[in-house]
Amino acid sequence: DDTYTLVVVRHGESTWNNENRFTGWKDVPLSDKGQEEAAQSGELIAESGLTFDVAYTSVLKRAINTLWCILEKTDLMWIPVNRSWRLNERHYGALQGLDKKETVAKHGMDQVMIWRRSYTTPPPLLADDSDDLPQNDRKYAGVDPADLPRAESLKLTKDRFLVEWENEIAPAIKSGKRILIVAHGNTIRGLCQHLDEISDEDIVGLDIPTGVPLVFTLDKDLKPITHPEAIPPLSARYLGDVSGIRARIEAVKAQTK
Ligand code: DG2
Repeated sequence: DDTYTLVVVRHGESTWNNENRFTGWKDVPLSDKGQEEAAQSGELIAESGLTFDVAYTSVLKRAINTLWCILEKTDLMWIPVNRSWRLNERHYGALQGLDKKETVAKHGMDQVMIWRRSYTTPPPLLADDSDDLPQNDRKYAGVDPADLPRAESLKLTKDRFLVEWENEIAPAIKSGKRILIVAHGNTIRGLCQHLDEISDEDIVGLDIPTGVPLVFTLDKDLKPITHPEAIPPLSARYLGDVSGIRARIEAVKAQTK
């Protein structure tokens, strides 16, 4: 078999997903339900017989903790784990911490959907005196300050993620390593757009469910091979039961409804 398998998982529900608050780089934990989702995704991966040589995640605890749950369920706690800010969620700028529905009430649905889903328009910038500036956070001490955002569009998120993809992850896949990525809604949207060549118009409609493994089959050149059970525009299939997955996708959409 000369194909590669890549497994990508969005972290389980966080406390702020549950509270409908814009999160971005705010480092909030998994909710109890999110812990369960993470463990279930690990069980699904274990049952499917998939295994990994290396894992990649962000520097945010909701993703790291999800990865830990998966590694525990798959008995892979020993494998190397790479944490990078480049896998972080999109920086949600001045929206971070705000209630998504209250933001709709204040700015209107059209504006909020542009901030949440448009490809190129970033949310409003974090203020100069914000306590949340990444340059004041020890987590990002090793990062070139010029790379640290104050708000990101999907395009900016995708571009900084793809640096890690091109330099680290894609070469690891091509060397034959079996890779698990645990990341966030918008970094995964960026990766899907890149792999499946989804248009800037169609990416607006793609929502990623929490805690569901997404399994890509890639050819030698890392071009995706469409799975018969894939839900367009994705080439990959989700593991698990279809109605549960649809419910979680609807929950993402419902955050501003
Ligand atoms: C969510 C995504 O990020 O929100 O930052 O609020 O994947 O880390 O829970 P995640 C956030 P939407 O873009 O879907 O509103």
